[in-house]
Amino acid sequence: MRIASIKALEILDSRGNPTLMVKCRLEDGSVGVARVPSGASTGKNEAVELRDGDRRYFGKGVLNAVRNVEDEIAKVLVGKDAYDQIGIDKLLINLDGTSYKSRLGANALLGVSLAVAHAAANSLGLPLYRYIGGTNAKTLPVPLMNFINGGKHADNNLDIQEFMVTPKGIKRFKDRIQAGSEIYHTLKGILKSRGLSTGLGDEGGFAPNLRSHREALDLLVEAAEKAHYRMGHEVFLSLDVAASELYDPQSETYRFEGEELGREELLRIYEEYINTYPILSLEDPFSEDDPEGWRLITSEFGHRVMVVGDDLYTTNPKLIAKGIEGNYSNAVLIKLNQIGTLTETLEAVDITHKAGWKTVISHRSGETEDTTIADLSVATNSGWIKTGAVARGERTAKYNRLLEIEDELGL
Ligand code: 2PG
Ligand code: MG
Repeated sequence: MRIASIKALEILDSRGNPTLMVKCRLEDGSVGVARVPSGASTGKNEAVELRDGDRRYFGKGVLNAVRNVEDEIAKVLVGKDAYDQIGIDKLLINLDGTSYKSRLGANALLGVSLAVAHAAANSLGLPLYRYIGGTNAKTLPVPLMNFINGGKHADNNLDIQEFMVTPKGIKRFKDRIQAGSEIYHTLKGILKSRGLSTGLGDEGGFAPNLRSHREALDLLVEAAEKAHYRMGHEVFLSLDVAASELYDPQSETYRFEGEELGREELLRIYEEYINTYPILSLEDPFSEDDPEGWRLITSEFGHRVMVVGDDLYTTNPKLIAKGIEGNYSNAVLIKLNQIGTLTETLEAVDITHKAGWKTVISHRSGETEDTTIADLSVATNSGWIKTGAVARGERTAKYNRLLEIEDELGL
């Protein structure tokens, strides 16, 4: 089924910054649409998000990326077979010709890659998860729901970027979402009653100023129990420290709760958390520039928690292979726009699973109403998704899509 046209448009993301929407039309009239997300705490090996750098939108416009889609990319892809996703993505990669997709922009490439996949699925009358994953695509993920925001995603005093509630012990997806919503609202009530801010961070979690990270963890435990969920049985806690943002490579220390900590000191703090709270996963506990920290935490605590690499791998199959070789972690965060095509993302998932490691399919802090990652999590049978709080439309869009998929699968 041949591609008839590819169009792009500059739209807004959830932070009010420009991003791309791409529409792909096939010769049978089927249409696929994709919208591209954007991160704030980015890894240094991420594929390049092309921004105009002129006066519009404080330099953040994406009109050059739009032009690249409609001129250069469309010229090559029109007439090509939309069912050949691997061939399409290869063409995109070769056309760009750089290692980080900096010439045409990874935002332009990803928009096209996903729009083609959506169009192909629609043309076959298949939901996207089925088109990508085949008949064995059936696992609804456990959501890592971000209820307290800090770091680069909020203006409060918390260094840790994400405090998440993870209902691993609850079987059905809709019951996991119900638990999330009830705990989220209970937490809001507790914050209010203590005169703490209920303003939201970028991913829909609350962003109060607190005395310590432990206070944030305590609040989540209290909210879950008050909402009648059993901590450590039904619901667990997950953290994304986003430690690359806290690291000073010169002194090899981390800025953490007003102190400068060495990696061993930080490791002991994590040990305390793991011993005190039902911690299920720790994402980016050390910097992308501190492989020694990763090796330490994985060898000491890898049998007790998921150690998830985000900035460390940037969804790059080569970097993941290096991590598998060096035993840096036991799980990988998967973000489509860190690498820039669907094929490479699926490759990243594949090599991670083959190593016996877990994947967590993830949103970005800047999102849109696009729901591709919901389908991707089911298509890959990942078992895990991270897509923010159970509030704000760009986050609930993913949860709502998963509720729809669960219903469709009759699970
Ligand atoms: C992360 C993400 C998503 P950002 O660090 O995992 O939560 O944040 O998109 O800003 O990189
Ligand atoms: Mg992260």
